[in-house]
Amino acid sequence: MELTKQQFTEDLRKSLTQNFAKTTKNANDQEIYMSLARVIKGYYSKIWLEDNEYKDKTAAKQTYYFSIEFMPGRMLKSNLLNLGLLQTVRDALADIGSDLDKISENEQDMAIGNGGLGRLASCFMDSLASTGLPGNGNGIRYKYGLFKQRIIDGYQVELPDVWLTNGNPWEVRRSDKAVEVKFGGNVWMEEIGHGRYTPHFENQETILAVPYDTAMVGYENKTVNNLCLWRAELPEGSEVIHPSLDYMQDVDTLSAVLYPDDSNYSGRLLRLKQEYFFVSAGLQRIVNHYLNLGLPLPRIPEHVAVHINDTHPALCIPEFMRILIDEHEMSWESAWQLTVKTMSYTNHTIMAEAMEKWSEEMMKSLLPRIYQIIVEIDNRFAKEYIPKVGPSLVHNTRIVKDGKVHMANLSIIGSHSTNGVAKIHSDLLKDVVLHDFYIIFPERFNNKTNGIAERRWIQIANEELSGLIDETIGKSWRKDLNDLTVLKAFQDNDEILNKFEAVKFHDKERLAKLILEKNGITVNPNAIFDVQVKRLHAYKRQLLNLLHIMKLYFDIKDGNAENMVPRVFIFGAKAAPSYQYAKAIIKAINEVANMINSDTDVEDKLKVVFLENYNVSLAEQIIPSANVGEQISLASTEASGTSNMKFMLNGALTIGTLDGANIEIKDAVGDENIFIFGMNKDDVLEYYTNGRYQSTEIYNSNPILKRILNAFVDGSIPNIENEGREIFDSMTVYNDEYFVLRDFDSYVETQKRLEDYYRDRHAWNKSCLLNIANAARFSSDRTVREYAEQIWQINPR
Ligand code: 9GP
Repeated sequence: MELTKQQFTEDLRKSLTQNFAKTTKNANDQEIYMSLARVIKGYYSKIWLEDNEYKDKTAAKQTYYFSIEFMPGRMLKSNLLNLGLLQTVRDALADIGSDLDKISENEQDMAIGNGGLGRLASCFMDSLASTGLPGNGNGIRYKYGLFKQRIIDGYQVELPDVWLTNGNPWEVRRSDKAVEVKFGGNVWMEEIGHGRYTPHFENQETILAVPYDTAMVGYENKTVNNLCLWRAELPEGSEVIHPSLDYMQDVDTLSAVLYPDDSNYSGRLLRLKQEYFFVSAGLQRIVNHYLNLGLPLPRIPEHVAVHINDTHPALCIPEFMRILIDEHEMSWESAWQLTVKTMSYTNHTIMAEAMEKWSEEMMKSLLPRIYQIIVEIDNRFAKEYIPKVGPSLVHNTRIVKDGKVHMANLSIIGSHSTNGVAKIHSDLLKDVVLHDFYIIFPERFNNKTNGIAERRWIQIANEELSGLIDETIGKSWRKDLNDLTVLKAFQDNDEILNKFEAVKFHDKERLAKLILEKNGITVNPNAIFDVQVKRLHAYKRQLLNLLHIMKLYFDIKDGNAENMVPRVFIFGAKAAPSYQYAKAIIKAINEVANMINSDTDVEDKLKVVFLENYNVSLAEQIIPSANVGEQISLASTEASGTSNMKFMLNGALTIGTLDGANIEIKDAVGDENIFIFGMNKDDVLEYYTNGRYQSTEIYNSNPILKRILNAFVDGSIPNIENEGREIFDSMTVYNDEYFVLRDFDSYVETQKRLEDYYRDRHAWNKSCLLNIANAARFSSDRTVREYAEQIWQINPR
């Protein structure tokens, strides 16, 4: 949008006076941030209103992306960038003695996500709006989100993330769109004549779901979509029915934390309640809005697509059926047809946790009507498909069996599309994990390789690099990332390569400053910055990284590292609160870090840094400064990964296995510009089938590994008596579930090769440039366009 500095300054002044009775001279950064956010919201609200009117007028089909997590990160700069105001506002603030970057730090990350799943959802929100596609998010407005991670004595400590304390200026509470969501009680069916039945309910608990809308502003276009987040509240009059403070607290808890601890019954119950809560509220709002437009219900799939992001929102299927049948008296057959046409599903992992299973008992008591509908879907599925494909396939794919409701099975049977998130992952779904479904519904399976919102991950996170790209090839890449390929022409131009190297160096200096501030560790920006940032999970093998660090440490101690290129290993990772093993690894990383960082023999050859509370805004500071991105999961276990794409776009080289999207990155950049090691998926599957893996054989025959692993239990690494034992046993007694020891040698050799390559500055810089030049296919703009055309059938404005 068009705006002069003067106009903006005037608007900011007004906002400061109206909101805080302050001027630009005496307002603090937090007040400037809040006032600024309100000014920006004022600017885009006109576009938002106009786009909503346009959407209503055309009734064009829209997508609703249901996800239990989103990770939007800070909105300030992203909104400014997308409105085309970033520079104007930066300059105007500078004129009044403020710094946009400092002001922006007053914004708390919206703490409503956990990892890749949530961040992908937010990349999609940005890309949908930026490609002009009508696509909205639907989730929960968690009061405390996941948790704030502190590292105390090397341990992860979880604190509530009070991200809402100062208010959230971007959201709009829409009480008029609140709906009721009902739980529990009894339900029975009563015949209403002509063989038709209707459900009757008693003793249900009613909770009010209130939506908070946040505008998803498109990049320099007219599209503003909506992220709708639901908050649980007491309905009016409920103080009479439940006159207790405890009850109020219970209701509050429903939208308080993401992923309540599911290692106990009440935690599981709460999760299921949350899942139904946002599904039911979201669908009710969609259907209400649709009917208000005067459109006929039987045509809803022509106007509405509902996407189930992982299985958490799988209850969309029976809930949509309930709304159509119970509330709108549609026949089962018609309702089922509409449901399957409207719903689509993405699987994001082959780990067991993605295949959620709820106990029948819990489902029956918490959601009696939904349970009935699920059982009916299941029975009808069996009846229809046993004659077509035989009893054994149907048995394997049934939704209700062994006392459990299988949510992935429900998602596939009740939708028209199931996709994986990278080629290898989609193939594994078809060939192994969901093979029986693939035989029954081959046409439903497809792949949509993930992507990232390049605006946040380079234009915002790395302004200096973006400026250098502008200078080198012009600005068109900002609108169309494919234009980055023009950079290839400069791959042997040392003058340009040196400039890219200089930008990387500045980024590293900035991160070094942050590391000193946060962790009190001095790191050398000339060292290789080697980064692994992602959730802590055994399959992601942060441990393999740690074992290699120990190897380098012993090399230094033994005097075998004269020529070593100095390295800084940087970790960022949260472990799920009840995942003890992951927490043991965090403790071990921190203790190894303390040991190495305080050992004067090491000098600055080796440093290890664990940055606490990894989140989107920290990622924006870390990723630009990486030379190396670690993507070292066991082949076949990481569905896609998306930090690999962020590193690539910022000119870091990947060291990784043939897993997830690493494979497609390798195809894009060529073998010489990526460091691949370890087993491939077939090697891994072969081990799974023949059961011949014996980690102790490797332990006993590999003296280097033996020495390293022993250090975990013989006191060499201090303060990890219990954790060290747990890790040691997992590698030996419990046979190393993710084949860490099997891939160790290959990893070490490849790290050595990488180090040698780093010495050749021309070659290294050329590879970095080629990574950037080939990053376009990993834009989430590409991904959402594929979803739009092939799954949702929605069109850009
Ligand atoms: O673990 C996957 C990760 O590989 C993928 O990139 C991301 C987005 O598709 O989803 C993650 N899955 C989850 O967080 C839980 O299923």
